Amino acid sequence: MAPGPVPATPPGHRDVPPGPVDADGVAELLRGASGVLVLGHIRPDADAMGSAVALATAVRRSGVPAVVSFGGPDPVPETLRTLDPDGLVVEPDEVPQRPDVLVCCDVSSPPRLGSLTPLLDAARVSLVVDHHASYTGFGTHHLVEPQTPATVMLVRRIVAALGVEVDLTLARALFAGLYTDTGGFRFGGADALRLGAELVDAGVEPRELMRELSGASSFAWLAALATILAGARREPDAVGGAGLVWASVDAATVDRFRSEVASVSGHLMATAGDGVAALISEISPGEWSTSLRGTGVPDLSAVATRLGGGGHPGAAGVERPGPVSDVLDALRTELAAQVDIENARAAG
Ligand SMILES: [Mn+2]
Repeated sequence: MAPGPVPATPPGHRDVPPGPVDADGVAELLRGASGVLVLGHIRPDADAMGSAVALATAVRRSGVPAVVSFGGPDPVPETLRTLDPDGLVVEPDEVPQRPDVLVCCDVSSPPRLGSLTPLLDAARVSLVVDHHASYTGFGTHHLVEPQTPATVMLVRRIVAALGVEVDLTLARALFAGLYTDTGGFRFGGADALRLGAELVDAGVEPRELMRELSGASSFAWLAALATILAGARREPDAVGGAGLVWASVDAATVDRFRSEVASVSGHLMATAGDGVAALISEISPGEWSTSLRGTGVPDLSAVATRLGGGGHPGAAGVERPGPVSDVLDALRTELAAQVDIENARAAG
């Protein structure tokens, strides 16, 4: 038989127009792919890792090759590897340079892909699956819902659209992101609790899983934590009188206790009342990452976006050059400005 023209798209593949897509549209794109590369944001948390691994696992079970990676500079925390028993996560220098379909999970803007950002332009299709209010509108296709409490909830829908059953591997990956991004089901409502129940029915042991994810802290962390908390400050007049509680962590401590440092936010938040908690950590010499937590009023996503970061109304982040006093000055100014904006809006 004489060779015919090469079909533009694989058999069974329907073109999905660029722009917003629902879970069925995503499933269509994934089934039609010759290969899928799933990325999560740099310095992944359990929602980025869990949604990326769960999605890639489901894609593989649909018969399409898939791998997961996270851009540098930092490596994936060892504790998150428990969510990847099949070894789908590859190093950033091992990913295909021209992926057919690139999926970005829990990624609100291109720089959040770190060293892998250039792949966005190299891929035939770039699909964003995300729930950040600060999503900047990149990618050829997107399933983005700011009101959904965790990216894994969107991935659960895609898994269903692919017709893949939720086994223990998928359930653990989904549960980890769900639990983390809902603050242990404090928010997220009945839908989050229903999905949590489904995943426990599928075999997740929450206590065991959360212990694996938090890892075992060394005894030395107790002294480091005491030092960090002793340096915490409360500014009752900030945030329009709601108050700001903050603490900073230097690069040496961040390097030594990377996974433990994130837990400091919880301690600060517990004392912030209706105000805002800010954990300011030196992620590389002179470069500071600020993790903001609050009630959603004022909208921390808006504050972080104006400072060059992003996130959700109640949890957001931003990276800025130091010193800490400069980071704080900018933060105080934008928090006060956001309170003014929201007060003016309320006054009509
Ligand atoms: Mn998330």
